[in-house]
Amino acid sequence: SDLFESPDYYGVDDLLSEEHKLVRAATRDWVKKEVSPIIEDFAQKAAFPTQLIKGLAEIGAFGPYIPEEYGGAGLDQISYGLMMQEIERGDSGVRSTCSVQSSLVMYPIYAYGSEEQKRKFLPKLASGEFLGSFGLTEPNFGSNPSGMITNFKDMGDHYLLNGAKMWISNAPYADVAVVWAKDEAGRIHGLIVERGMEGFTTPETHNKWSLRASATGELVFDNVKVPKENILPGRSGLGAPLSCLDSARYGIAWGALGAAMDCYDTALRYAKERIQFDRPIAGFQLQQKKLAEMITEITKAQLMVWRLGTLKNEGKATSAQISMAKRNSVEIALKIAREARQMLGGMGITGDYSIMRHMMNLESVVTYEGTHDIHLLITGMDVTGIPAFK
Ligand code: TGC
Ligand code: FAD
Repeated sequence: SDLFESPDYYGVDDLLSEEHKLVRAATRDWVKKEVSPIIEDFAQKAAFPTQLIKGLAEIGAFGPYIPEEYGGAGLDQISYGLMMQEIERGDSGVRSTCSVQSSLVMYPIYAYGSEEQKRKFLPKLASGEFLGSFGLTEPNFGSNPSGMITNFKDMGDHYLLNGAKMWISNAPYADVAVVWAKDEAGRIHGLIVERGMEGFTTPETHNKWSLRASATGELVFDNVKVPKENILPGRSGLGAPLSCLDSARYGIAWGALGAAMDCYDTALRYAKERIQFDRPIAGFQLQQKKLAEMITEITKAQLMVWRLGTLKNEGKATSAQISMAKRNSVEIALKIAREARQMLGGMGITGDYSIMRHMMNLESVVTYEGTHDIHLLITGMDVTGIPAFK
């Protein structure tokens, strides 16, 4: 009934424009109506809710900040963040679909694609006619993508692509994939690989306890002939895929807060109603400690992502600032999910409540788009000037 209150302990809403609030309300209503009623079932079945694609496109969740001339919603970064927050309030897997489509597929084509590539792909990705995926991670190169072995050779009139990507969101359903591969000189480029190209397959990854309503798979390239017009001409080198990650990580910093807010709301409501020892459990100090710490962390993180969004709108957010926010939001969301689950006692382990699903989902979110450890090392490098990765 009163699902999804939005904690706003510090009046952060006063920092938002009318447009931001409208975008948030529209997204929240859509999530309540379309995602919440079905998502537990899809997660239990480990099925990808394809029926949400059209609605996600309609609310502008595919390319929120991509200009309207290419089919995007033409919104600012705070609107993008708020959309991700509201969608992840529903489920991290649905938010993943949007992060990949917007920041890892549309963004590189928009930022580094030719005019023809933009016209050919962006409107169809924005409308959900095409679903996209982003292939960076390989079986032996996760945190260290610079070591990738997927490669292509210049065959004169086309490129010949070989290799394999692993852990790829949307892969089994993807019509197009932005794939990062090395040329003969070992330099990384982005190639747009299309469903139906001979030698390109996308086997699904099963047996996940996390992000079960998101489809994950491999991208396998066995002598795939990629037309030369499908290479992204605007940027090469590892910085090209990493800059896309910046945009997706920014959205996740907001998104994970949505999951945290849903866990907090659920635990607060439950604690006020659940009677033990003749009083609501919300009256016990130990439960109040949990709730007080949750709302404190949510409030700190809300201010952090709002400020980050403002910097991003001004083109001033650094990669290291984005890493700090992604790491912080996911960490607090996971802690909040674990504490909230305990507050529900035995009921907390059931699918009658969203908390356990959020908790399991967040185990992927803390690992993908740069692990918790890697983001800490990025902050460490930023403040000391010394990279400790290798
Ligand atoms: P390093 O030598 O530091 O950097 C190589 C070049 O890249 C530049 N650079 C960046 N550029 C833009 N944005 C960033 N965030 C950047 N970070 C670095 C850097 O300046 C350099 O440029 P240049 O011109 O000097 O060549 O690279 P390294 O090999 O030492 O690696 C650094 C490290 C570990 C931080 C990086 O490899 C990293 O971030 N690793 C984590 C990998 C990762 O996040 N993978 C994510 C895969 S995609 C995914 O998970 C999608 S899940 C989606 C969903 O479902 O929502
Ligand atoms: P590893 O890199 O092997 O790391 C293992 C452990 O070692 C981690 O705890 C890590 O923090 C630690 N570690 C590694 N290096 C260091 C170091 N230098 N110092 C200290 N500790 C270190 N990738 C894509 O390209 N596209 C996608 O769409 C995509 N979607 C995903 C969806 C899901 C559900 C999951 C789980 C992953 C997805 N990924 C995707 C892959 C994801 O980005 C990687 O899993 C992640 O980058 C970590 O790589 P890895 O799994 O190989 O772990």
